[in-house]
Amino acid sequence: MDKPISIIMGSRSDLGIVKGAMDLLKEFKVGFEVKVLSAHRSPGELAKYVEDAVKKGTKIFIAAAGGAAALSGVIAAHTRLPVIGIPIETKSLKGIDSLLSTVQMPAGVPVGCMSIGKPGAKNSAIFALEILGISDKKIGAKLGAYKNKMRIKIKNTKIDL
Ligand code: RP5
Repeated sequence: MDKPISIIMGSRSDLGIVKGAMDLLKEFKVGFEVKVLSAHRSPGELAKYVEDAVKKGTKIFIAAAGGAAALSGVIAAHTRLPVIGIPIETKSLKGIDSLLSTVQMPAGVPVGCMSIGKPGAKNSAIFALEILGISDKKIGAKLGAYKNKMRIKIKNTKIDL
């Protein structure tokens, strides 16, 4: 499948954060779909989209939402595929609301919850690539190189006293 990842965000206002995941997937040349759909504002369309995406061959869902962030959980309720959640930072509660809404899933319906905001968005892409990399050697090798680059950068960091 040319688009194994499906990214869903609850609102266009989440795009600035979600872009971090999209950029990384582009860097790895892994195809993805992007859609704005809300668990609360368009529940019927969300359920239909998830069912259609599964039929089309989506392997992993990434979902970003803020506040009473039901999005990842509702997607997980509609598929047995892995769902990775990005809690969006909010003005009122700094994203603690999104984090708790995303992470506190009932037993049997897991969501892989990332950290709040930008680091979470980037990690959602890396996590998805790690899953794909189990069976796709090319992706696995690219990920290995990516992590090695990160390791060398940290190792070579000098602090002037
Ligand atoms: C959530 O409500 C969205 O994911 C977004 O993070 C938040 C606010 O949405 P807008 O009011 O900006 O559309 O559903």
